Amino acid sequence: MSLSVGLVGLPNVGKSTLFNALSRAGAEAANFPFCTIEPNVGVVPVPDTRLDTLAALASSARIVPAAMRFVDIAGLVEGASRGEGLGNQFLAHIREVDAVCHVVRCFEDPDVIHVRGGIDPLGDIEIVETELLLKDLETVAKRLERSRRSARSGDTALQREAELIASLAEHLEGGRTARTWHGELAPAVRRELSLLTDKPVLFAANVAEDELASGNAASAAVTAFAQERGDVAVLVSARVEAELAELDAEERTEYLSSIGVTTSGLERLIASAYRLLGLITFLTVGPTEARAWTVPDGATAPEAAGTIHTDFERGFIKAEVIAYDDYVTGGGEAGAREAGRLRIEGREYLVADGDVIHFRHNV
Ligand SMILES: Nc1nc2c(ncn2[C@@H]2O[C@H](COP(=O)(O)OP(=O)(O)O)[C@@H](O)[C@H]2O)c(=O)[nH]1
Ligand SMILES: [Mg+2]
Repeated sequence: MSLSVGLVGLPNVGKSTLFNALSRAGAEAANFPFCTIEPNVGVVPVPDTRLDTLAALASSARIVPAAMRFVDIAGLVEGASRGEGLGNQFLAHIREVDAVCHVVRCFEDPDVIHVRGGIDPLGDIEIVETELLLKDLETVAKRLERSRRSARSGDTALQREAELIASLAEHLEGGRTARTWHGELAPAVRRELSLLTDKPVLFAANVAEDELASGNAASAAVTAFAQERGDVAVLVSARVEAELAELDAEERTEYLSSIGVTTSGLERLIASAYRLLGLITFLTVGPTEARAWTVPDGATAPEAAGTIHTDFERGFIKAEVIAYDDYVTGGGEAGAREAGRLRIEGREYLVADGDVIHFRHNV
């Protein structure tokens, strides 16, 4: 599964600094079988300590974490929806990602120009969201026109569709995001519209190095704003992440404790993005590798098999499943099996986070 998170925000808020730190973290992870695809696309491992435990129990030769793609989306400025700055280029990039990470400047630094003159996180957020909304309105208006034309045939389903799209347009005109509109538009039509404000959003409040532990007034405003809307906000310091990318594991721990935190903002960012996207992890273990795979919460056993190889989904016979905790308690597969903790599951089985799975297939 190729999951991607787009970093958006006004210029000089720290997107590229954060992106570079993320990319370096990805590039340096041991045995990571991915590389940078494009300069603005980076692949990052999803931290998961369960893999270390499994690899130790099964003497796996290597560990392969799940991956997430981050895209540095430049060019969003006031007026972008009308073609200012890089204009519409960034919009195409946003359409392609699964979720948006909205980076908000919460650090003071006289050496780094603030495009709007001073720290104003909520004002910045409003500008970015307005640009996205304006673009969405344009998309919906076009679709509405088309829908109304088709509805003239008298087809009631098409008339209903036109009414729904009109109601969506009205919702957006009120300054509300598409995500908060719950009309009964056919999922296919909604997907086709692929609205920018229909994507899940994660706010990253970028604070100064010495503010990562407790945040500051600006980041508190971002957090409160996100909470009010039911969105998630994460505290990060792009500068800290850039520093961390230069250090080895031991130095990293030392540096983190010197600024009063235990985990890096990146880890929290990745974990939040994972939750935001409604994703879970299942695991495969063997002598070759201990590996994490990503599926949407609610995926069936054959769908999970399909993430490993599309043929495995077609040729699915059954899944041998051991819950992670049972695997560990049993001291490995044999012990878990003896303890009666290995379950045979069929096509309807819904995969749970932490399932250690062996698929049987006729491929
Ligand atoms: N002091 C400070 N400067 C930062 C921080 N994050 C980014 N910067 C600086 O802000 C400038 C713009 O950052 P950049 O990542 O290029 O912003 P972008 O335009 O959003 O991609 C660079 O000079 C960064 O070094 C931070 O947390 N603290
Ligand atoms: Mg940049």
